[in-house]
Amino acid sequence: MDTSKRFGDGKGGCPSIQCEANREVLCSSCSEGVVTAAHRVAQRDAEPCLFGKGGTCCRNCNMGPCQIIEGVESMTGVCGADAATVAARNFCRMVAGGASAHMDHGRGVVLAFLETARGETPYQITDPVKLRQTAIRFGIDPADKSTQDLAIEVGEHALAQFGQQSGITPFMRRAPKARQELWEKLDIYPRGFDREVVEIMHRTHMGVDQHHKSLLFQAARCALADGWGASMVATELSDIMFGTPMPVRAKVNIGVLKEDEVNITVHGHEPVLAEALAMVARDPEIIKAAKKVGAKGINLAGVCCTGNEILMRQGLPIAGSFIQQEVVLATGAVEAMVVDVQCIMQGVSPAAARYHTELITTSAKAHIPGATHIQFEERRAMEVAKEIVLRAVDRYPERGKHFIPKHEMDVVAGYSHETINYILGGRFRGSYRPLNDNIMNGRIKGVAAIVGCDNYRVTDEVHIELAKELIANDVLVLVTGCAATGMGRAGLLSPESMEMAGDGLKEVLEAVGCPPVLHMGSCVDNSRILIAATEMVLTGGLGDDISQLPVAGCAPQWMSEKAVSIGQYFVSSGTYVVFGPNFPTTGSKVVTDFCFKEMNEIYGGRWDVAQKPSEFASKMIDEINAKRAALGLDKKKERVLFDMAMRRELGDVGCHGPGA
Ligand code: SF4
Ligand code: MSK
Repeated sequence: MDTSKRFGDGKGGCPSIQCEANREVLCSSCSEGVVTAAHRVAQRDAEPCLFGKGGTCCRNCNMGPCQIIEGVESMTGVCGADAATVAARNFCRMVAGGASAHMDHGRGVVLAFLETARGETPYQITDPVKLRQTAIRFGIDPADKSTQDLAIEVGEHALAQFGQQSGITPFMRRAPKARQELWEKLDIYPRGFDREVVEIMHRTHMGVDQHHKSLLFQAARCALADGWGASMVATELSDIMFGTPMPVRAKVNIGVLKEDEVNITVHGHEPVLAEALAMVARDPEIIKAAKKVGAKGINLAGVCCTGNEILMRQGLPIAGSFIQQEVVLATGAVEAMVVDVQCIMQGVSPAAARYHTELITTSAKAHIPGATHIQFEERRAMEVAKEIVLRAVDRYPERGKHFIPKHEMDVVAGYSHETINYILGGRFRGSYRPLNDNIMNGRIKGVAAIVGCDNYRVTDEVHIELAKELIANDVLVLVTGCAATGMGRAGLLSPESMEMAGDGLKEVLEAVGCPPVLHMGSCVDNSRILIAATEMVLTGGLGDDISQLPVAGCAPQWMSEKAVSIGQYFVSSGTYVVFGPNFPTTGSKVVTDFCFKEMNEIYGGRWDVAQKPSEFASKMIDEINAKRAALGLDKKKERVLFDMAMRRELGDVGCHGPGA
């Protein structure tokens, strides 16, 4: 690849890439010859295929591939499939791909949880209170059961949901009653996690389901099995094992790499190996080994959502988000990059090979050419973690020319649903009441979720500009995934950023002492946002269902199929969701209209698309204002001045007090 051909508005001929730290690394001489996705995007001469982009290219059988144009008779598929069928089928397959990633992650967490419950791993049941709450939600009576017995029972119940063929996903019973009734009426309750993915693959096989509406109902069912099912299971069981996140101070950005320590980055999504690495990195024997080679210690830093997992629970730093994974390596200062599953670009392998960095794969599901494979097993967690860390220690003396930019930012993360409950209501009366009250009195206009990936196709910092505009308009922002890391880089996850908030929101934030943008975790932790929304409904005053809340969600730089599944489970739960810079069905107006309009009549939530931060902000704020108006919260309550007659009408209420 010709790396001299560089595009974009970066300085000195460097590629255009979000964030100053990235530019500094890629413009430094030590990154010479490294090819990142920023370069590859710039070097692709052809624009993305419009059929692929709009969802109307089908290659589901060997009579194709067929590129379809809606409304043009000669441009249906060889089998006669029209644009609506093909776009809906492709959308379904994206949901299935995304949901399956969360589900398989969830299965891994449950299996590790069961081994832990049986005493076969170095992990523990760290949150027995949450274990008991989860048991009750699964319909298990925790009375008179030891923590170990209860954990085994909870683990077995959770595992059964993956292969279940009929029945209900227990966590869906957490949703507001009205939502449950709607799902029942629509007949879209997931029956079992795996079943819904398999059914999508079957329905979208050549010659099966050909009606876009029928296909998109199955997409909704599969997505619900992700959000209220496997993702929620993964989050809850990870919390029970590794601790429910509480606010924690940490740092993000490439500058968290250390000059004088062995730098190990953990990249991917699963918390289990990273937790073991965190334990090993503190082991005095290991620190001694590091000192022996001239390093002061072990510096463990995250990339992507493994980073979010260890940031939330351990306060460990995040070196980079998705778009920074190759840039982190281009510093030349990383001894080992340890990867598990999801969002790992193959480009990390040649990038690591240019330095002394060892790329280590650890999952049987994810091998990468050029990487060393060390199979991780929970039962041997400490042994494997030690082997990995010692290999990185061995590499430290080989570190050559390197460049660590001085960019790092303080963040406060760890806003689980439990934490929000606590900071709003206190230890003994944890409640969302103050949030609802402040939404009702208008200090807070509503709540917005900015989630999902960052993306090399988007050169603007959309997440950040959007968040600034929302908080300035008194909208509280919740973030997860790589969007959260981007917010951290921009300083929006520190309490000091409340200065950027509008007067009403700022007043509330000052009282509770939290930032205007709350980091709620990794991709699977979007399930925490479902619970937060449900809690707002249950607290009262904002309607009977999630669809009535003044809330909106978005994924302005989405890249992964997981984002499509996440978006669909929010829409099916009654939320307005804006994607950008594009939406994957635009090749079919029929399907896009169904997603953008008809879904609103079905779920009270719908999809939309936007490009610029201001466009996202105005669409989301309009939605929040519309929901406020529907709740009657747009009318300013006139202050009622009591005259004597009114006072008399109140009868006994007065100086004696009621009932005196
Ligand atoms: Fe073409 Fe139909 Fe085969 Fe798809 S299923 S590739 S539209 S013939
Ligand atoms: S890691 S899915 S790039 S958020 Fe969860 Fe980031 Fe998106 Fe991967």
